[in-house]
Amino acid sequence: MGTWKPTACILCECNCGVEVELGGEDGRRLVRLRGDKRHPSSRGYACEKAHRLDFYQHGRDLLKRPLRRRADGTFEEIDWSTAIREVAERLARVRDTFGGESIFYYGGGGQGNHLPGAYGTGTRRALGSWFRSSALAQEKTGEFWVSDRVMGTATRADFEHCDVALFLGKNPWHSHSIPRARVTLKEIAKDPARTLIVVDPRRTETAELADIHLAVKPGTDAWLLSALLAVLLEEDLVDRAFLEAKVTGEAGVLEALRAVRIGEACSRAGVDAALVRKAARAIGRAKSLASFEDLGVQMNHHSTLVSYLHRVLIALTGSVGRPGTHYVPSPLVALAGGASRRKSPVAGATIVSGLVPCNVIAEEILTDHPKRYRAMIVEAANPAHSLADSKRMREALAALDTLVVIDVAMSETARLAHYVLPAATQFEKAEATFFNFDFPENYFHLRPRLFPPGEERLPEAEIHARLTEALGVVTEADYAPLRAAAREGLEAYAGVFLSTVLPDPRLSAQAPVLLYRTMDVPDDVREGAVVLGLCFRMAMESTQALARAGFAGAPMEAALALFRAIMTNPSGVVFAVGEWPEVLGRVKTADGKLHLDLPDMVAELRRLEGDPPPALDPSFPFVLSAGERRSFTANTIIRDPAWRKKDAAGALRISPADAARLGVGDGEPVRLTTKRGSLVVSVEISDSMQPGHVSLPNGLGTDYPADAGVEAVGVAPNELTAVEDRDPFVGTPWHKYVPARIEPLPATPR
Ligand SMILES: Nc1nc2c(c(=O)[nH]1)N[C@H]1C(S)=C(S)[C@@H](COP(=O)(O)OP(=O)(O)OC[C@H]3O[C@@H](n4cnc5c(=O)[nH]c(N)nc54)[C@H](O)[C@@H]3O)O[C@H]1N2
Ligand SMILES: Nc1nc2c(c(=O)[nH]1)N[C@H]1C(S)=C(S)[C@@H](COP(=O)(O)OP(=O)(O)OC[C@H]3O[C@@H](n4cnc5c(=O)[nH]c(N)nc54)[C@H](O)[C@@H]3O)O[C@H]1N2
Ligand code: SF4
Ligand SMILES: [Mo]
Repeated sequence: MGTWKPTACILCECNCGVEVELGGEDGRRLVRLRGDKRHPSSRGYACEKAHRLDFYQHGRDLLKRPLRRRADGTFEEIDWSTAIREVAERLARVRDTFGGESIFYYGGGGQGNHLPGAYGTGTRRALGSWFRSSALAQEKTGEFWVSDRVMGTATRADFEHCDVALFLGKNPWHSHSIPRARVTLKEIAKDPARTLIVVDPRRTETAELADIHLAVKPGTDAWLLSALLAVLLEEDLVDRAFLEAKVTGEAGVLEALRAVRIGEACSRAGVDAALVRKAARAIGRAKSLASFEDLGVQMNHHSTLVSYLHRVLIALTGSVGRPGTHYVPSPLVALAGGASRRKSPVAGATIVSGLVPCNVIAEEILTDHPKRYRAMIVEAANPAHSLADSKRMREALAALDTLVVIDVAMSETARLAHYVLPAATQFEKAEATFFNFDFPENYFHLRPRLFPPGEERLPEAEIHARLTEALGVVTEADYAPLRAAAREGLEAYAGVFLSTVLPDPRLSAQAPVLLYRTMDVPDDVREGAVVLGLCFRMAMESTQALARAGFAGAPMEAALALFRAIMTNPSGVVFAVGEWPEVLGRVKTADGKLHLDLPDMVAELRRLEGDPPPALDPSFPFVLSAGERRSFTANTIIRDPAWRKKDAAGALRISPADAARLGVGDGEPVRLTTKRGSLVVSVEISDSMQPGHVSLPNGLGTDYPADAGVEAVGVAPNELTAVEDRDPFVGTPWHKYVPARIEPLPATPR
């Protein structure tokens, strides 16, 4: 038997703690995995996907050495010093010719790795790069924008203790996003006193467990929610005390809701009005409501309005600040934010949480505009696959003066790069995620590396340190005093760091690199050095929560104790303990109340009455949801199609009625066509689908080196999507509502 080591699963945002038995000839195979009972959040839980993580560590297209593209499009291997020198020179030339703001940064982390983004700030500042984005700007920015205006902050909900659980366009059975999702869902489902409500056109695995499944017609959630809220008002199921004490500016939205014709709105949403009333009563009478909106509504028509109506529901039912309702998390790093004063340079798009909407990136490159992006650094992301309209995205990436990709594998984006820099995998370096949203106990998990990097891969921390050194912004002279202090111990080091680095703008801009280069820490957690800065901030801002978690004392003392705990607890640490009565105090509006007076959203709501539901062109009679989460999907984190134990082909799900009408049988190929593309895919006939709605998995159709050349299994959803199909306010894409046509094909003879 080999040794078991703690780490985390990196396949979804939960990052469950797992223990791995290492084996194989070189001790680098992830032979067996099990949930780690010591992990503060997952407590031994892990789903089926974690057991297949060896496919990530042993992909055939894992990068080995830096690559430089030749004129003919092929790649040659180069050594690290050449790679760093040339990348720094080329990016510096773009900066000096067109300004640093023409260098765009995309990514910074995926589902389990957020330290690259922290270290990447060093390189970005050295280059004067300001505009950036990530996948969050094609899903969560609408919710962030609305939440920020209503509450000055975002919320999460306590499903473990709720009376009623509501999922809007979310299938947590497969997509998780809440700790120990299946355990929690089953507990709610089996308790007759608790109610599970699912709003989803498909009878998903979560909907199967639900007490009430509101099977909306795709793209009509705004009507459904307006009807549900109107019932709450009509039947006086609102929390008046909460409204009076904690909510302001509600008059306009309440008036608009009172005008909603409930029967009409339900029929537009395709849902029985009696069932909507039943749901509204369950919600209105509940002691506590926990709710979660996700991609089914966030990547769909009226997405910002739905996010707003969701906040209205939370406000009307007083679902904040009590066990089983919403809370305001205290993450180590704040990912959610509001709109910037600045707009994107070419399209003038609203920037939320510092992120340019993903759907405008291509148009900010493919133009003669003097402020266009000329170079791009892509780190731990695969935009050539994951952004709308892959064809256009490929054109945009090809039009750049310089594209640098930092990845572990030869992704679709890496194939288009001028330079590909091979990063150590998430098991070859210390890593952590900033998706820390638990409450009352919040945790942080710095995973020590399982083994050193293979081949010539380097951790991103090292890559960015070398880049900033090559750019000349930090030198050995800057390191020397910190190194000397490090030899005296952590207290001395922290003292020198605070007194010399923070007051100096040049040095503080490079704080992550300085910490990484000079701190005295063991090799297996070296990349965790940057976390010291976060510990200081937490100790200043959340003194009480930290003290309850055992990190008491003056800020310096608490910060260092927390940092030591993080560096020495390989299964994670509870760093903050909140209390429910504090939650409303974390609402960041001037008067501490929830502000419902968002005139643009109320106007949208009023328009709904007159608006017809999104209509389909007769030549594209199906609604395609492009990118469903299934049992074996994980964005493009694992590229080997063999990892998928179920649904190996990544089939298009279609209702039995539609399949019969088209004359296609289970497993047979069809041609799937949208205004942007046409692909062949095999179908899975599923009675979970409503007629007129079809669904493709996400993350498939990636190229993978197989024995007989490169193969791609399933289809890449964004070959079919279009950039202009997006939310008018914040630009999030309508990936779950892609008008499509399906034509049967003769089955291929075997
Ligand atoms: N297995 C697995 N888990 C994952 C991931 C993964 O790739 N694989 N990815 C992770 C990531 S990055 C994210 S963001 C989350 C996303 O998690 P989810 O949002 O749960 O994922 P999806 O399956 O894309 O979409 C959810 C549901 O939206 C429904 N839907 C489609 N159209 C509509 C509509 O018009 N109205 C409503 N109400 N619903 C609609 C779909 O039927 C689907 O069940 O999952 C995370 N977890
Ligand atoms: N049509 C459609 N498109 C979608 C979606 C959809 O539902 N439908 N969902 C969207 C959503 S919610 C999301 S979150 C995005 C996800 O899309 P992206 O954010 O682009 O993420 P991934 O596709 O997972 O790409 C992650 C990359 O990181 C690399 N990687 C893995 N580990 C490391 C590491 O340690 N270091 C480095 N440097 N690289 C590493 C992987 O090889 C991979 O190339 O897709 C979005 N795109
Ligand atoms: S895929 Fe998500 S829920 Fe499943 S084990 Fe990994 S982190 Fe946990
Ligand atoms: Mo996502």
